Amino acid sequence: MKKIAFLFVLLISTLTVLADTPKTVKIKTSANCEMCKARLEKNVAFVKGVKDVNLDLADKVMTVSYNPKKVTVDKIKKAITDTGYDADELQKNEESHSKLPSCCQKKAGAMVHEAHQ
Ligand SMILES: [Cu+2]
Repeated sequence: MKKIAFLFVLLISTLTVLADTPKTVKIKTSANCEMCKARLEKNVAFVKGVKDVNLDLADKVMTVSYNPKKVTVDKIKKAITDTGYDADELQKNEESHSKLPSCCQKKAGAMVHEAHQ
């Protein structure tokens, strides 16, 4: 009987550990430059339950490690759209987007960056 109880405790603790294991999600954003990267990484890292954030400017994909018990992918995407950027199928928050520096705004961004080269 003691053994069964022990196995039961072991099972529960294993499940608890599994539930706390961070998940990783990749989200396509509309980031343009280093400033966008810093801004997005800062705001997403601020979301409760997010463990790690990295945005690759080459393909604009943000890789986020998060605790699925504390935060959902939708909340992470919302932090991105609230910052003024697209997140996968979700459209950016226009008001936040309009407050971004012009080089970071979606349409102007590509042209401004090309002009500097
Ligand atoms: Cu930018």
